[in-house]
Amino acid sequence: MTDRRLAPLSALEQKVLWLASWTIHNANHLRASADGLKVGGHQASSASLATIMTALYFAVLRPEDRVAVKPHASPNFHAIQYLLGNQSRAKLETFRGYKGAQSYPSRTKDGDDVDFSTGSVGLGVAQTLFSSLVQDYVKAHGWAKDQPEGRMVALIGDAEMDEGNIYEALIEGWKHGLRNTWWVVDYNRQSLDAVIREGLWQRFEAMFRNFGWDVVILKYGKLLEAAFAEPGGTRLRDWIDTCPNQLYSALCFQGGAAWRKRLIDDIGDQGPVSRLIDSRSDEELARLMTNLGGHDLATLVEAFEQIDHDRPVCFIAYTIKGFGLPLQGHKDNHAGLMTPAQMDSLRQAMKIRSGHEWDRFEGLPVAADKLEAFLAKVPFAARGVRRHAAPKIAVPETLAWPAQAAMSTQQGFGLILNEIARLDTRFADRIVTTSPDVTVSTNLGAFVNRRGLFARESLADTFRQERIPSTFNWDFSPKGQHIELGIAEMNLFIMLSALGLSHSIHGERLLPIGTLYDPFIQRGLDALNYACYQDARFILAATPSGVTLAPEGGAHQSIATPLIGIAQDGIAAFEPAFVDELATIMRFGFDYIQRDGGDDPDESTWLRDETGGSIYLRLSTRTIDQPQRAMTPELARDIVNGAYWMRRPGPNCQVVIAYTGTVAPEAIAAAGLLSETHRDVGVLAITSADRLNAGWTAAERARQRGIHTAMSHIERLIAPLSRECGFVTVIDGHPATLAWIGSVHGHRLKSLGVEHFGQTGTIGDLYRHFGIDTNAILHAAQAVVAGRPVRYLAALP
Ligand SMILES: Cc1ncc(C[n+]2csc(CCOP(=O)(O)OP(=O)(O)O)c2C)c(N)n1
Ligand SMILES: [Mg+2]
Repeated sequence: MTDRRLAPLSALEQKVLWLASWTIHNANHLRASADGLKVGGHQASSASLATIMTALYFAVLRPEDRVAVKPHASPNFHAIQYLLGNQSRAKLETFRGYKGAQSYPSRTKDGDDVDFSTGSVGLGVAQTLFSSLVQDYVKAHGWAKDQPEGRMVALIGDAEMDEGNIYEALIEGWKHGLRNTWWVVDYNRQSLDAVIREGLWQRFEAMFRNFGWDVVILKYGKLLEAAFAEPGGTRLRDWIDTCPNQLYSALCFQGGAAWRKRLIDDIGDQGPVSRLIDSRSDEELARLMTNLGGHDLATLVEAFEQIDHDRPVCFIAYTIKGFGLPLQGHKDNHAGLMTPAQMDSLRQAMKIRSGHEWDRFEGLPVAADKLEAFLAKVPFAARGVRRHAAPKIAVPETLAWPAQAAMSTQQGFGLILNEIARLDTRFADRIVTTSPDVTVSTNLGAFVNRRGLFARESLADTFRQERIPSTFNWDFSPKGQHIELGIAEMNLFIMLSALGLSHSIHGERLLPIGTLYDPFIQRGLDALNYACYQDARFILAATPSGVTLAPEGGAHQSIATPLIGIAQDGIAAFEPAFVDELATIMRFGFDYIQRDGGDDPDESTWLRDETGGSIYLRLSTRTIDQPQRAMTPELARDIVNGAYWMRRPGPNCQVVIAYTGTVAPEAIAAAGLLSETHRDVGVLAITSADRLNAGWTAAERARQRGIHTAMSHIERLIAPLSRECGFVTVIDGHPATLAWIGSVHGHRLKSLGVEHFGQTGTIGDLYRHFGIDTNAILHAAQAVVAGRPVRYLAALP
């Protein structure tokens, strides 16, 4: 690297270290202590990456590159953006406070250009890999032509490498010919609790190479390299190479005198080695011995700039946790926080006057105008706003499917997509499907047959070439619209996260659809949560679901997912019973995932429909009779809002059966039988417990804030019912999903559903076993209804 850059870069490195440490200190000692809130340290964790981030952001990165920063290095990131003029002092001063800069970099909550949120370790790392695959997808389809390819960079804590999802992603990356991805491991050999096992880097190196990655190990800085060339230097190098992690960390913490004693005791020879050591002061010796590759700007910039290919690269950069701070190397430093006295000494050592802690160039050895000039030319910041926006893709007014008298929602899903696949429209072209090895069994097969699988290089289906009859055409090409994944649900969700951010990261809007078996949502739940937290937009079709997939047994049946649908922020969950409902919801969904309006709720439903979000469809393989009806605008609106009266209750209604999903036939049959003894029975079809519930709580909040007229969809629907009317709710899922409806207007309610792991059996066996069959609904009705007894009751088994 040229010396021209070295002076400003090392000044900036010093500033990043200072500002990050000061930000955390300020949050803890100055601000949070006032309200008795200690918010944790992470000064050491942040300092560990200060040099690497300085090198990357101020010298190496280009505007099109995208970065996932290790969660606890968030203060470095905010400090860098502050130096670049993209972050305010007020946000830094309220770091970790209400609406202040976020503890962990957040795409949605921070205003300083975070590319990928991080926090749950391992997920941001994998996101870079999938984002790179999406970049390839976008480019292969001939989009984003005027944009240079960016590198997707992850800055990773070494303990973060223990997260299994990273390895799942590596496998997928290899299969898809991953390019343009850099992972930089902050190899400080410390985790939260402990010092990392010896020799781990060799395993990493072998593994990455196995997956076709280039591996660059940055062990020593320039000072150490120079010392190794001195007489006695080889001995010093050997000593370092065999020094256990624990001891190295301890000596880093203890400083120059301890280094000297240890080195002389171990390798002192009264000759060249001793001279090498003795020629340095304690301070110089400490600087030399902590001059690891990850703390040497020249080494880092050179290593990054030497990469002249687009293959993925893993940099293993040796670092010291807490580098440059009195906490450095101490095994307990993770949550450690410098004392006010230590912070004061650091301030003085950095020549920062009291009261000038936030001044951008205070105390630096390079003149302010030179630094301003340097910053003005930083390549990363050269093009200003880096985030893209992409126009909405028009969605057809209605979605068609070949109607049949009896169908399942899963079958309907496949047929609707098949019809879309036949369209020659931009809408159809922007759909991209993906599935973790359940493409065919979730009914995506027809779409894939028509639209093909994606690969950067074409690969024909051998079975087809050999003229072996097969239902599916498995041709890969750069124009394909299905991305095949192995069985790893974490990968599915991170892929959806990457596809669902394409409009913002790559400037090209995609309409992603992912499918999986409903129970396995829980396998990838943190990644789903992560995707939602980043505001990625996609449609998730989860099928089959519940105990309705009866013969598959307890390991494949889902119970808790409807509650996940309610509780997961950023995704609207639907569980239609009929295919016409599904088509209406999907039509809405394709539009909803593209919305980007304000947070203000819609005043008829109190849902944040302008904001948009992702969509979760909980579908079933159970074939049920389909209603023959016209989809009026009112019905379509109610389906989208979460419920409609399948059978409108009369004025003397004593009982309402409210159902969700595939138990519709049981609910309707029970209502028919009840009608023989009770008048005006209502049947409420609930297509989205999630949206009903969200509207209800939002309307209640609005009323508390003085909007007395606020009324949600469920409140309006059940407003005509008398207080004496009883409710029975039924779902093939946890009964709590619908139980809250009793609280809306204070109705007596029995909620039926599934609470225990299932068995194999027929649907009839299992519905009876769990008490969600017609007979169980009648029993529940008997318990909530006043007046005459219910006829046709059989004893419950
Ligand atoms: C999924 C998840 N589990 C646990 C944590 C808590 N946690 C935060 S950082 C960390 C380990 C830190 O070690 P490393 O990645 O090596 O970073 P360093 O602190 O050394 O900078 C842990 C366990 C988390 N953030 N996410
Ligand atoms: Mg570490």
